[in-house]
Amino acid sequence: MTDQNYSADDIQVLEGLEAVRKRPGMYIGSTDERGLHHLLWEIVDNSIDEAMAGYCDKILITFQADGGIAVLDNGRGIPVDRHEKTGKSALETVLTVLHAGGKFGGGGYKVSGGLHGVGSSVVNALSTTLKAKIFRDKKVWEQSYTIGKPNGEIEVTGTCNKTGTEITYYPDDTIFETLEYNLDTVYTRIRQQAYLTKGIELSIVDERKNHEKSKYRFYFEGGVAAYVRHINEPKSAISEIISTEAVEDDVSVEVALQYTDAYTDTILTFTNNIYTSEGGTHLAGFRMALTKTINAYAREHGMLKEKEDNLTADDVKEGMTAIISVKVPEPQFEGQTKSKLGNSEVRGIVNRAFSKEFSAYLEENPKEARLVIGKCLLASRARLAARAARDTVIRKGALEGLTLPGKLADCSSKNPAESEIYIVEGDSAGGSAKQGRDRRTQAILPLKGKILNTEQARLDKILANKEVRSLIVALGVGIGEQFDISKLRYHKIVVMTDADVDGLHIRTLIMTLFYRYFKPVIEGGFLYIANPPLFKLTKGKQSQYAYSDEEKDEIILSWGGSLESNSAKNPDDVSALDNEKLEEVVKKVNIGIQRYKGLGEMNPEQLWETTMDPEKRKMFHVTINDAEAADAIFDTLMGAEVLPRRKFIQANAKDAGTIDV
Ligand code: 0RA
Repeated sequence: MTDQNYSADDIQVLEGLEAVRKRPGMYIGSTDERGLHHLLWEIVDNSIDEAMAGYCDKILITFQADGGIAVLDNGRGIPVDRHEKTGKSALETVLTVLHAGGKFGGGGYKVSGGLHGVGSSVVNALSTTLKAKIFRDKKVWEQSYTIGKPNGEIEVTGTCNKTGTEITYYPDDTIFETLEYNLDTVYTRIRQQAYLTKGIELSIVDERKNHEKSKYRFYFEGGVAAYVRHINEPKSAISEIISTEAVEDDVSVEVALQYTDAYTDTILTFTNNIYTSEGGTHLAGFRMALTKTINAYAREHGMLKEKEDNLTADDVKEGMTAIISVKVPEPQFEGQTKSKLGNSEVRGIVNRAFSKEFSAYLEENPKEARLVIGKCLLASRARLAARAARDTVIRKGALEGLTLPGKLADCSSKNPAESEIYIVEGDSAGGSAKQGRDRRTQAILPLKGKILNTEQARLDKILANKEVRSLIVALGVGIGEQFDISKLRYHKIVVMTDADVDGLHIRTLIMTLFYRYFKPVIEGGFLYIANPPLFKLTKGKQSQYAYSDEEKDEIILSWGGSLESNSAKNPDDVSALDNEKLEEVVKKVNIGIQRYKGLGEMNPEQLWETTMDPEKRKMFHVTINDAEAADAIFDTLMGAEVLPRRKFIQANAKDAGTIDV
């Protein structure tokens, strides 16, 4: 570019580039790995727009050995002819002029989608080099840029028989904290785009140094239905995948859904291939159709009685996986993060399209319709029962006037600061604890573990459980609106369960209960987990407790310390040496090893001296993090899916004595 033809437009371009380089975060969110990936999404999105417009069905992304990232499509090719007024080609305009407001207008969030060329100039400004290669009119056109400025005019460099666009960019290492693209991140995003744009083939080739060469191709004939299948792979479905496609007033709608036997739902909504995390009118239209159609069918077929209320939107979405994808010519994005679709016309369009398809499906598949609606009815009943249960527990004064539960062996001290309550699993361990305790400061509340355990209850149900209600009354703090931490009757609440699967299960449940309903108890540092021993070792009259496998081994070795071992053949094989030596010691010194399978196997004195004596015991203090983790695994443990629960427990049971849950 020479000084003579330096126009007002050029100045604007330079100012634009400078603004992008000065504040990259405003345009791509950040300059870390996320921002780096954003460059790629900007470029790929443009090719996908060309595909959505129906002109392109192949996109190839190459991570080159020289650090460049090339995105090639077989669309029409970005126009290269010169614009009369500006003297610039469409290509150069797209690559140098910031779109009004940028994609990240205002609040710094992506508000566009479906606009050709938006964002390419940002990528150009943040790249040391960018090369454009256009295949158009049987010619190959090329132009390159350095930090957003053209190195020269666009040139014809050859002939060809195809059309398309290839953009190759080299991210600027003075801007980005890292230049390493993460293939998993790329795959996830590209796979999603492949689901959302039917018939498009997206390939990713990795030619980078220090990377294993790879090529991956994403193509899903089934579109959003394939997406639902992918999400539901690990789940068990109770319906087929129901899908709809419709176009009305230039708005295209694609919906796919499938019911599973799970309790949670996965509903993803997209507008112009952009994930709308806050939902919007497309989601509203879908939910309206879903609720209306299911209620109509259930009434017509006598599954909902006349006097019964309609199923709610929450009832009908339990266990559902759904993808709702709309293409809207002029999308309006609203909400906190500008990820909520606002176009009101979309509501009716989705509603009409989906209602029609869904009611036809139910009519044509009565067996599955029954399964699906049966599940919704169950969800509804669970919801009503849960509310009733919660109401009885939370209702003003419901706990007031209730006397302390009969099973509670209270302490004589009325000073919370020195009072402790042991929540003990099972009546037999409860009996030992009652006899072994310090009556002045230690209260014992036995809970029937089995009841809690087998019920697989939702937490709402658990609140209505008699055992749990005794606990709440014993604590004295009330629940819900009445909750008052200053009324806490014990400043140490100790959960004492067996070191086995059921014990871990119950402990998780109790921690979750506290996390969800009595958080200040945890925040105040009042919740503890008891640490009973796993072994008792005896040698003659001598005995010692071990709280872990390692401790057991140490004790054994220390008791046989004077023994010479001749099994130490290979000094590197420490574990073999240890195991052999351990066995040898146990035999020669005649050590008795008792493994405690439950608290009930200890007599009152033993329980006191190992687990309850404030002078000797070692308890775990529960932190909010521990409780949060417990809450997270609660659903795994309590959910109906037996397999993950069993896997979880098996994976954790051996650590049950010390696990941080
Ligand atoms: C505007 C007009 C035309 C094509 C494109 C933009 C276009 C942009 C990109 C960005 C990446 N790949 C692309 N492919 C095409 C075509 C105008 C015409 O030929 O009539």
